[in-house]
Amino acid sequence: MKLAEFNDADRAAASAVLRPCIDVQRWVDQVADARPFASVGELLDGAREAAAPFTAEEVEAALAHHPRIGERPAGQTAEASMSRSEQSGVDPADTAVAGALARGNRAYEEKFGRVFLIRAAGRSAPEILAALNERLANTPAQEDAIVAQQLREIALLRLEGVISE
Ligand code: 2AL
Repeated sequence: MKLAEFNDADRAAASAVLRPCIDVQRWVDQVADARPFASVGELLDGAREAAAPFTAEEVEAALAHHPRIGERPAGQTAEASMSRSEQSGVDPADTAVAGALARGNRAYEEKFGRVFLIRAAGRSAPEILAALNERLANTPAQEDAIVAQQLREIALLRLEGVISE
């Protein structure tokens, strides 16, 4: 969608564009209400500001929308197709990596009680695996900060992907 179209869209249409980037109602409202934006750069600045910080509740709600790394969603929603494209560096046919990711995901979920989340776009499977193994050593407080940051990165990249100058 062009920025001009986004600026002029009614609130429901603008929200429908924003929500697949991250399903946090406050963020969606804040960005939709800050329109019009003079440039995509200004939009991204506004979106980043609205995302800093996300509350713990917002992080938990948003995490529910992210499939595990290595488990590409099959659905036809905007969210599912964005996730597939972000995970394009992870080849499901590579069984060694897939197995290591599945084990890492399980260990992470056992330790932290939630899904391992990382901005996957631009990262290869070995890079993701290395980050997963490193982050397993973190404290819950360290992970809280990292996960919020990764969600911001994913949301901003998605927004950049759906709205153009
Ligand atoms: C994801 C996802 O769906 N997109 C992304 O960048 N990371 N999932 C995840 N568990 O990290």
